[in-house]
Amino acid sequence: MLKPVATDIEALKILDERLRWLSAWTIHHANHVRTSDDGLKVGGHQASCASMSAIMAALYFHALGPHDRVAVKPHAGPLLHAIHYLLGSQSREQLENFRGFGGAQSYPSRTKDKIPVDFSTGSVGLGVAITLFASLIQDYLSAHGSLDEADRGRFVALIGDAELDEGNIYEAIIEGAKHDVRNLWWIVDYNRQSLDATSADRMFERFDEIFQSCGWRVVELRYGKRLQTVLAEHPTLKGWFETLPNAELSALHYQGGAAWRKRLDAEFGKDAADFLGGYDDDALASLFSDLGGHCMESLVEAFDAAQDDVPTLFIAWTIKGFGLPFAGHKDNHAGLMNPTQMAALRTGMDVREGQEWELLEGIGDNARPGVEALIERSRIAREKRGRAFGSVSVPAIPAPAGDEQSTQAAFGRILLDLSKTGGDLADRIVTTSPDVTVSTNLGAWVNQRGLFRRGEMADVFAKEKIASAQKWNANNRGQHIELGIAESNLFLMLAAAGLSGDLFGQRLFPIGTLYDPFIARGLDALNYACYQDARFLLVATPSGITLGPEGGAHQSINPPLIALGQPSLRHYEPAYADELAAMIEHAFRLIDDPNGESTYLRLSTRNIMQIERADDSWREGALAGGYWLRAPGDNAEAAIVAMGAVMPEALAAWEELREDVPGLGLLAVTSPDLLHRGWTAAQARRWQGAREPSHVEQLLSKLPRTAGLVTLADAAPASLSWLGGVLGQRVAPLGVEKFGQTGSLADLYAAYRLDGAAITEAAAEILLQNG
Ligand SMILES: Cc1ncc(C[n+]2csc(CCOP(=O)(O)OP(=O)(O)O)c2C)c(N)n1
Ligand SMILES: [Mg+2]
Repeated sequence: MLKPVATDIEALKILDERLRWLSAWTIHHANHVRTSDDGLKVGGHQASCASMSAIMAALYFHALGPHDRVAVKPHAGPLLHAIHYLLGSQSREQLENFRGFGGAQSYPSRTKDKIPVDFSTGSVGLGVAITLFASLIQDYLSAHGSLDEADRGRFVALIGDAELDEGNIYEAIIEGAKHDVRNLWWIVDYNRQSLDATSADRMFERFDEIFQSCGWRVVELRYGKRLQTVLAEHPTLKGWFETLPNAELSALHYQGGAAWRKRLDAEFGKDAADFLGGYDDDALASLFSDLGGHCMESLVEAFDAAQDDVPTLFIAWTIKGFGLPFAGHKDNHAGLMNPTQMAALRTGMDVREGQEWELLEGIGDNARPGVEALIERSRIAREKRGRAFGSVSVPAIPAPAGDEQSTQAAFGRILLDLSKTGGDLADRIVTTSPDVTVSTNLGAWVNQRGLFRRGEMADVFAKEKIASAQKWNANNRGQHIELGIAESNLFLMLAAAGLSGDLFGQRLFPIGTLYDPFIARGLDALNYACYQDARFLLVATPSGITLGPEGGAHQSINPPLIALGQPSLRHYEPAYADELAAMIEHAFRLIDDPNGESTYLRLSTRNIMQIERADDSWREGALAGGYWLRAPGDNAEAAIVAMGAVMPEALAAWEELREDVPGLGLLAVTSPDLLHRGWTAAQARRWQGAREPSHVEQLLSKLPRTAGLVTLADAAPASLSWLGGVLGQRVAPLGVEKFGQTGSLADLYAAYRLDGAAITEAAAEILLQNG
C-alpha cells in the first residue's frame, strides 16, 4: 500500500463528499426524478450512506489491495455503486435505474449487480460473518498449496452498529477463535442508531470485551483530529461529552450549533462562555460532528496502522445522515430528502443543476489532478471477475455393494471410496460438520483425509494407543473442517467454500453434513448461501420419524417443503444406494457447472433391501425427480407414489394390492422439488409455444386421468400431495403431520399411517370414490 501524502488526504475528503452526493442523488433520482407507473415508494437509505461515505472512501481509494474482499452493509449499497461509478465500472444507466427492474440493486448482489460484489448482503449479520469463513477458506487453500502468497487478501466487513445485535456474528467469532482466524477487518459504522430508534447506551464496552476475548484487536475511532485536540484542552468538556447518552447526542447533532450552545451554556454557565465565544453556531456544530468515522486523517491512520494479520474490529463513531438535513434524527433510517432539501445540498456541494451525474462535478481545477490520480490508482481489480467453472472432471461414482443398506451408511462408504481412489475431485472436496461428523457417517473419510488445522494437532488418544474408530490427526493438509454446534456457521462455511471458484479462482467441492431437523436452525444462512449462488452439497441425515427410538426432537418433518420453496437448492431423497451414488455424482457436476446449483440430500439411517435392477434405465428418471419402480398397466386405476426410506412399505403394499387393483403402479419420487420445478417451467414454456411436457407430466400420463394416487413420504404429506394438480388425478396423501416420538419403526409407521395398512386403506378410499 502506498503511503498517503497530504494531497491524497485532501483528495480522499473530496471523494468522501462525492460519494455522499452520488449516493444521495441516486436514491433521490429513483424516488423523485424517475417517473413511476405504480405509485409505489422506491426508497433507499440516504442517512445510512452518508454515515459511512468517509469510511468507504478511505477503504476503496486508499486502504484496499487488489485481493481484498468486502461485504458492504446492505443499506450502503448506493455508496458501492457510486464508488464503481467513479472507478468507471458502473454505468450511469444502471444508477438511473437504481431499484428498478434490471438496474443497480438496493442491496449489493453478487449475481444481479453488474459491478463486482464480493459478498451479497441484505439479511444483516450474515454478510459480516461470511467474511470470517472466507478468510478460513483462504487459509485452507494456501495451506493446500492452491493459492499463492501474492494472491492472498484481507476480508473486510462494513457493519451497521445495530447489526451487531445479530447472534450469528458471535457464533462466528467463537468459531474463528478456534481456528486462529486472521486477515479480517470489521468496521462498525457506529452511528448509534438502528432502524427504529437510537441504540442502547454502553453496549460498546461489552462489544469490546467480547471481541477481545475472542482474540481480536479493537480499535476505537471516537474523535476526529479537530475535536480530539479541542477536548484534550478541555478535560471537563470531554468528560461531559463522553457521558452523553446516545439519544441526547443524536438529538444535538440533529438540532445543530444553537442547541449545542444552549446545552453547554446550561451545563457549564460562565465556564463555557470563553469557549463558546470562539465559535459561531455552524463552527460549533461542525466541531462536535468531527467524529472519528468522518475524519479522513484518523481513518487513514488507523487503517495504515493495522497492516498485520490480527483480526481487527474498528469502531468508527459516526453520525447517521452526516451532512444531510436529517443528520442525527432518530427517524432518519429510511428518510428521504425532499426536492428543496436536495437542491440545497446540491448548491452546498457546488453541483450545477443538470450536472448531477458528472463524475467530478464541483471539484475545483486545483484539486482535480489529485483526485483523478487517486481514482486511477484504485482502479486495479475493480472489473467484475469471471467465475471459475468447468475445470474439474468428475469421475463415475459407483454404488457401494451390499444387499441391505441405509442411504446414510452408503454416503459414508461413497466418500471413503473416493478418499481411497484419490484424484483431482477427491483432493478438492472439503467436508465440514457442526459436531456431527461421526453421527452423519463422515468419520471414515476424516480418518483418511484428516482434520484441517493451520498448525499440527496430534490425536492424543491415538498417540496414547487408546482404541478408537476415529483417528483424527489435524494438520494443514487435512480436508475436514470441524465446526462447533452452530448450524448457521455450517451454512456460512458452505457459502464461503462454495464461492471459492469466484473468490479465489480455485473450485472446491464443499460437503456439509447435519441432522435434517436442524436445517431450520441455520435456514437464513442457507438461504443466504443459495442467494449468492454458492455451490455445495448438503447432506442432511438422519431424517424423519424413520429415526425411530431417538424421538420427536430429532425427527424432521418439513425440510422437503423448505427445499420445495428454496431457489438454487435441489432436493434429492433417495431410497437406494445406487440412486444416492448417481445423485452425488450429479451434485458434483452441478457444483462446477455455470448453470448448476447446490444439492440437498435427505438421507436415512434405515437399512433397507436394495432393489434388483434389470438395467440403468431408472437412472435418468431418478436424477430428474422420479421413475416408475413398478410400471403401471394400461388403464391402471391407481398408483402408489413413494419417496425415500418408506419405499419397502410401498413395495410391500404394491405386492399385496396388485391383484386387486389391476395395473397398479409404483412411482418412486426422488425429488418433489425437481418435479415441481419442471412442471411450472413446462407451463411457462407452453405460453411461448413449446409443447414438450415436463418429466412429471410424462410420468403421470402413464395413468388415466381418473386414476388415483396414494402418496407416501416420511415428511409433510404436502411434499407429494400436489402431484394431483398436475393432471387432475385424485390423491390420498400419507405423511407426517404431528411431531414425532420415540418408538420402533412398526409402532411409529402404524401410529403415523405410513405402513401397509394405511396404504391399503388409502387405496381403497380412492377406488371407492372412483367407483
Ligand atoms: C435480519 C434482518 N433483520 C432486519 C432487517 C431490517 N433492517 C435493515 S437495516 C436495519 C437497522 C440497521 O441499523 P444499523 O445496523 O445500525 O445500520 P445503519 O443504517 O444505522 O448504518 C434493520 C432492522 C434486515 N435487513 N435484516
Ligand atoms: Mg446504526
